[in-house]
Amino acid sequence: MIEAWRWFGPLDKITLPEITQTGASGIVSALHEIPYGEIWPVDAISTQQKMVANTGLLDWMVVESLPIHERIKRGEGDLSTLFANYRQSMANLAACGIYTICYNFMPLLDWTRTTLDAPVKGGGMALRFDRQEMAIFEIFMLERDGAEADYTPEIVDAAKQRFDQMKQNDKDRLLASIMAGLPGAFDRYSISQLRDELAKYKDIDRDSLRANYSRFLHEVIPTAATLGMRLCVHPDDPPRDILGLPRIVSSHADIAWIMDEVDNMANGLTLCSGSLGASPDNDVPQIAAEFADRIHFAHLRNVSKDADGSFQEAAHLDGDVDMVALVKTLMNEEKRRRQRGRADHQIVFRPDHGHELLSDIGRGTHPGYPLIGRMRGLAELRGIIHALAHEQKE
Ligand code: CS2
Ligand code: MN
Repeated sequence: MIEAWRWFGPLDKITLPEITQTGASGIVSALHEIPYGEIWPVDAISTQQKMVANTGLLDWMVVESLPIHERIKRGEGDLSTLFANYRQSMANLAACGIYTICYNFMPLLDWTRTTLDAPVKGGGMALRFDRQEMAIFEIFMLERDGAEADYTPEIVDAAKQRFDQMKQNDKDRLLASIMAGLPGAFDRYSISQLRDELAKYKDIDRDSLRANYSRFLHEVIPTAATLGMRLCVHPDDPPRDILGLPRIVSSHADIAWIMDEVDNMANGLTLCSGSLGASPDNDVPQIAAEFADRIHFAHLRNVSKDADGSFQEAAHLDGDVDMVALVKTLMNEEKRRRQRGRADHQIVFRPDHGHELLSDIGRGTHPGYPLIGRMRGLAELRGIIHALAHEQKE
């Protein structure tokens, strides 16, 4: 297992010299300043790559994300330039020696939470998705048609009562939390912008989204395979439909569909334990075992689920995902790759999110991406990996 760390580039408040102190050797990064759909030029890639390499200890190993333009997800208009640009960005990355690309196929939003500062036992803060707050947001703030039907009458009533008590300030905070998952410099939407963006998806259902995804895979995977690249889709977070938008990378069946749609090693998976783990239907170690040979990258973190569909990010070894079983599965896969003589037998992973702890608080780092909290997660995962490696040798 190769320990990696997500760095948001020169604008990240966490510096490369801080990252070398975590003990990680891989960097996961992106060119966040380039608008979605445009080509990533070799110069810009290699400038960022050199910043990382100049530490003498770190290497940019994975791109997260090379984003997919919303028009591709909607199948809107002539997409030939967008597909050609995606292929060209892949070729430019390959020319720089970066071969693994993580991306997602979530319409409009990336990960979604309603609270960024839920208290953690012992101190510190965690990201949380509260179903009642989501109901407040979409039924009473966004006033989305049909939103009420997605909730039980009890939740709707409770949400109404809480909404009536909310001040403008509380509403602004809820909107900001829901928008926080959009990475890098991507625009955040106001309520009215979000309504406009959602309207563009009104004719997109699960089947048409799948058709658009299939088209994307057929357009880019053959080139990726020729370049020796590995694309790996990140699961939906949370793994369910949201704001009336369909989501198609949420379950075992969804992943099976994707892997079959273009049955090629270049069409792979980012195993994100926290995203998949937020659904009671997903047995994460079992999903990992089933698709092991197509896992090119792993995000390791944990979640605690409530019966009503709410969940909170737990410490890496707490929560509902059996982290030891999951890491064991990944390490068994590495062993299988070694036995087949594959040079790239190691799986790159990163601690995906961490609690805000100690000096993280008030530092204003990206939500979910504090220094100390992630370093704690990485250290705990490192312990598991070393113990299992010792066992594997016996
Ligand atoms: C990440 C995702 O912060 C996170 O939860 O795992 O934002 C991830 O970077 C994207 O979905 C991948 O495209
Ligand atoms: Mn993830």
